[in-house]
Amino acid sequence: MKILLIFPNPAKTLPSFIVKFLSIFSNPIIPAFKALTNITPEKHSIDIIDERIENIDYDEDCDLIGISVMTNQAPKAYTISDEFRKRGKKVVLGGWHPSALPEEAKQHADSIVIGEAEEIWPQLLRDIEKDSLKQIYRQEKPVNLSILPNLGNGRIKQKGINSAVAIEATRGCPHGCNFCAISHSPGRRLFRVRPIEQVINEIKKIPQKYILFSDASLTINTNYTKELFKNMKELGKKFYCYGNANVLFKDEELLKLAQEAGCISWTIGFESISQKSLDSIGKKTNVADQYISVINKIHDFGMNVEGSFMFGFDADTPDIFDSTLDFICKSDIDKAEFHILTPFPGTPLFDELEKQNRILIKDWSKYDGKNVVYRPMHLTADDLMNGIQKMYNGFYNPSNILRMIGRNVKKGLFPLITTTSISFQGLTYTNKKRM
Ligand code: B12
Ligand code: SF4
Repeated sequence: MKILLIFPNPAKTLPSFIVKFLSIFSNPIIPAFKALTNITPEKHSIDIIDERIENIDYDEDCDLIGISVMTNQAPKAYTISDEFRKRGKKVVLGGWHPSALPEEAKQHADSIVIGEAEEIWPQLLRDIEKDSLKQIYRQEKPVNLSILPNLGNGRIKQKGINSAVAIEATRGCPHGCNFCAISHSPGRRLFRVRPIEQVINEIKKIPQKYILFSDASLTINTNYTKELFKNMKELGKKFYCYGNANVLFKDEELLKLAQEAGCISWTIGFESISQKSLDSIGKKTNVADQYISVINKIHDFGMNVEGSFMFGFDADTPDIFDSTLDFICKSDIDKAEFHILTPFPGTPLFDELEKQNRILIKDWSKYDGKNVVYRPMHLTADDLMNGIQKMYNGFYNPSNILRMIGRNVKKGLFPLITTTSISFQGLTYTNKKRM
């Protein structure tokens, strides 16, 4: 069979030529497609269309189309799927959004996959060959990660310069913060690890120097992570990963091993500098008073800190923007992303707001952290939109950008490109067309 895997380009947040330029020069391999490609029997061919950098040919000769769908990609994914189905092609939808809202997704597909696909996908391919494709495939138990193949990039062909490769050592997160899609997606609440030897073998097969750990957090089982880092020391790779503030605050051994293993940067979901907001969303891993120490400690070991911040919690008041900007400018943090709280379907946050009739918009393309889709408590939608604009413009000012680029020049081409592109996006961030 000829299989076409598509990553839809959702509603535009940047002019398409910039997205295209950035994606061509730095287009990390899409992890879901790496996973699907590696478990597809060799007799089937696979092509990948990353719609961010290439157009879809709806008349392409293929037997099966698989589309990966995050919530903000859903409307675009449905349009693509409907177009193919009009032409008599079979389409399977999978990923975060169909897993959260299967009833909706199945109206636009011949089949949907709920949850992780490693065990289901080969079965689905066999069913198509027998002309007995089911409408719904559901992964009942979390996948046993030791079954993941060790093929490195395998036979994946994704256009653009695949400057970095995502890899998973672990999957899932037990913390259950109320806004987080990871902890509330089927199977993902259970934290699982891959055998270290398998992860190391996979890394050895990857030619790229830069690795992105797509794990929810590498600080959940620190004994495992320390062992992994010890084994990575001799591999000469550079990598990025996610971690939780409370563990990085206290575990210097972990930081030292991370640095020795080639870690460039920890991304931390700080979410808020307001402890009241943190408590309200059940983010038990964060103590706001520890943030400055965490950042300093990570810097002491020569690694960067990328912070993710969110605004619009019920405890947030209009002064949250100034106090956060003040904090991050003083903190010497290396990069920052600012999101508007987004109630992804499937999360307790979505259910709570829905019960309170506070979900205002169900156009999923707006569920990208850059739009206000619910009625905030002590802020207006304009406060939030303008506040985010203020955060980007305030943090990504020319002198801060020079500081960030300067710090990353010596870390290599990939860190330099990503820092420059994020800085550029920060500098040019505008909420005008969304208001
Ligand atoms: C890598 C990553 C990205 C990458 C690639 C995204 C991707 N879909 O591959 C990039 C940088 C592009 C990205 C961007 C964004 N991301 Co992101 N990202 C992640 C991250 C860190 C890892 C996901 C991953 O690769 N896991 C490993 C792979 C193997 O798992 P998987 O993708 O789930 O795929 C499995 C199944 O879902 C299924 N599957 C997936 N697709 C398909 C397709 C078919 C046909 C089938 C059969 C099965 C299938 O099979 C796979 C194997 O089991 C997750 C958080 C996390 N740690 O999980 C967030 C996450 C997926 N991102 C998220 C979000 C919100 C975003 C953004 C909207 C911005 C933001 N606010 O962060 C942007 C928007 C991008 C855009 N196009 O506009 C949310 C999604 C929530 C949701 N309901 O949509 C997550 C869960 C983070 C979170 N805490 O909420 N992201
Ligand atoms: S700790 Fe991070 S990954 Fe885990 S549930 Fe909370 S926000 Fe999600």
